[in-house]
Amino acid sequence: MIIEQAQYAWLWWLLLPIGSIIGGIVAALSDRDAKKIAILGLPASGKTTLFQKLGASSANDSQVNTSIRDIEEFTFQRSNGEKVTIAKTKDLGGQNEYVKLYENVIEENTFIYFLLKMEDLYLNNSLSIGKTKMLPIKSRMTKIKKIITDKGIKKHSMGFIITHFDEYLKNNPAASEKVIESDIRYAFSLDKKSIVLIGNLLDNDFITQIKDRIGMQNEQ
Ligand SMILES: Nc1nc2c(ncn2[C@@H]2O[C@H](COP(=O)(O)OP(=O)(O)OP(=O)(O)O)[C@@H](O)[C@H]2O)c(=O)[nH]1
Ligand SMILES: [Mg+2]
Repeated sequence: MIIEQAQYAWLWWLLLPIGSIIGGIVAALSDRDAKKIAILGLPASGKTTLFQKLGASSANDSQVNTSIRDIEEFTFQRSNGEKVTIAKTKDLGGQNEYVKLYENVIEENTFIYFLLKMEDLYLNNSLSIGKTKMLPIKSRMTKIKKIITDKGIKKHSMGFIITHFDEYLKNNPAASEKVIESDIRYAFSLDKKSIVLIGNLLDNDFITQIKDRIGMQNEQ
C-alpha cells in the first residue's frame, strides 16, 4: 500500500502546471469581461472621488492633486443587480503635465469619461458657458482625439460627467439640468449616444445613476 502511494506521488507534481493553466484561463476570462474605462478631466473635478465611490480599493483616500495612481481591477453592482468589472487602469491628476499620460489609459473599446466642475465651464453667477473656460477643456479633447486616431482605435465612447452641481445651485437656483445638458452637447458636438450626467458626486443617488450608465454597450 505504502509502495503504491509512493509510485503515484509524482502525480501531485502534475497538479501544479494544471493549476496554473486553469488560473491563467480564469484570469483571461475575467480580463475579457472587464470593461475598460478612462476617467479624465480638469483638476479637482472629482476623478479620485468617482473611482473611490465606484469601489476602487486603491483610491480610498480622496485627495486633491493626484499624480498617478494605479487602480486595480474592481467590481460594482448596478441597481438591477448586474455586476460590472472594471479593468485595471490609472487615476491621473488633472494638471496639464498628466495630459501626455492619457495614451496609457485609452485603448480599443475604452469608455472615456471627462469630468468637469460646473465652475470649470460656467461663468460665476451665470447660466451661460464661458468661452475662455472652454480652452483647457478643448485642448484636452484634441489630445484625446489625436490618441484615438494615432492608435487606430475603432471603437470607443465619450461621456461627460459634470460635478459640483450642488455648489453651483447655491448661486443659481434656477439652473436647469436639461438646459445645461443641451448646452454641453452643443459645445462639444456630442451625439445622442454620448452620456452627459450632471450632479453632486458626494450624493449617493448620483453615484447610482453613474453606476447604472457607465460602460453601457449602447453608448458606442
Ligand atoms: N460639493 C461637491 N464636492 C465634490 C464633488 N465631487 C468631488 N468633490 C470634492 O472635491 C474635492 C476634489 O475631488 P478629487 O476627487 O480629489 O478631484 P480630482 O479630480 O481627483 O483632483 P486632481 O487629482 O487634483 O485632478 C474633494 O474634496 C471632493 O470631496 C461634488 O460633486 N460636489
Ligand atoms: Mg485625483
